[in-house]
Amino acid sequence: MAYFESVNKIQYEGPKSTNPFAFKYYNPEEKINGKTMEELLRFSVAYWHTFTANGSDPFGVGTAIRPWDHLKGLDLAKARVEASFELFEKLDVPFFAFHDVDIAPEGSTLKETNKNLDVIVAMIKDYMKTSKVKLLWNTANMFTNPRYTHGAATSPNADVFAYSAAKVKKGLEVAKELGAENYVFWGGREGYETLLNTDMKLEMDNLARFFHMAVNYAKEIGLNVPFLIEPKPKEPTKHQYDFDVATGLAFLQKYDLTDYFKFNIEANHATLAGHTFEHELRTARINGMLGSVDANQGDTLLGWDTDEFPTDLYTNTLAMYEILKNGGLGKGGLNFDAKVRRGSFDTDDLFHAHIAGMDAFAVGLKVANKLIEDKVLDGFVEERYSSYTKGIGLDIVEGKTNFRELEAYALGLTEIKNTSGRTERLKALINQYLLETL
Ligand code: XUL
Ligand code: CO
Repeated sequence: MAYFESVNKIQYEGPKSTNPFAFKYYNPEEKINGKTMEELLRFSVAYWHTFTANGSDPFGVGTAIRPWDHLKGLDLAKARVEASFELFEKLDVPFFAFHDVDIAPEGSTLKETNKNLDVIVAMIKDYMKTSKVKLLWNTANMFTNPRYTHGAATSPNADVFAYSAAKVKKGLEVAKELGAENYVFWGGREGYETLLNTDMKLEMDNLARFFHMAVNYAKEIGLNVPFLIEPKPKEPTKHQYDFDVATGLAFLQKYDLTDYFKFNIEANHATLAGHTFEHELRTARINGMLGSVDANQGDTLLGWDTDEFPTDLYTNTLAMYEILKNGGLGKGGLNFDAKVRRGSFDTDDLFHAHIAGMDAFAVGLKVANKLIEDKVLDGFVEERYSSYTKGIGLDIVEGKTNFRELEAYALGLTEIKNTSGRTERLKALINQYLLETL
């Protein structure tokens, strides 16, 4: 059965097109530096926002009108699978991502839940046989059910730790079964509400123990994929342990986990942490830890995780700059962890939203590539740090000097001359490239 009958396969029609169901900038086959846009951007649809969510918010019930709404239980889950593959193919996206509870209903016991999951995973596997769509990553939802109220692997209750282990064990088996490219850990409730009742050290040690057990089990079943931590500072927990990339990296280093983990960086999580998206991407990139991206955007007027579709060309350009500088995303992708606004309740909006995000990232890709090709920023940065390529600067970076020598050098200086950082000039250049590349 078709769920989006009025929508045909979305084609690239170019910037002059007025067809709302066409790509204006995303041309999957267009090559940039020998690679197609499809290969470089690796778009993914987030199952939870597009097929499971209904537009509810803390102040009101769902508004989304979906053709599968009348169904329940496994029938509903099956209809969503049918609808999802129809949408993937119509949008021509190469990847999707899901939490366990997005695809199959929870039963009254863990056994029943796993049985439901098996039914739907088998159905998805079947669909994947005749589709080009691959699983970018899956994950276990360990934040919605009340059992996780005090956390999952960081819960004070060992039974919850054990239950969470069982969920991730199953998740890793599902990843193996469906040939996932990555496996994600987002610590939604791995944090604390108040230190008054919290053994922070034990909780963090336990989280590390949990990750090591996951690594061991993946090895045991022959699942050889990057594990990705998705940092977020807060929401729903007041303080989350994987606050941002720097905090996550220190954690992975302390507990000897850097060989197995990278980061899945989400734009809106970056801004919630008081960083820019590109700051988080840069921090991961320069440490060799950039795994994948949850492509969305927040709202500077609101202080929470709004998960909007990423339509901001400027931010997408700076994000693609980091991704290209990283040599691409490897096994990662650009996963639209984004939801249509509550007022955009039609199924057509699901297409408009993805088209908007895909086009806006295609623009970002093109502009970032041009900025790199023309060494617009590189040239400037190289020059700005050129004092470290000769004389005392070279001695510093080569470790050939010390405080005594540097003091002697400083005493001999008659004048220190700085040069302008040219921030405004560089911003103007980016604007020029943005407008000219289109
Ligand atoms: C929540 C969020 C999650 C993760 C996966 O803010 O981003 O959906 O991406 O659990
Ligand atoms: Co996310």
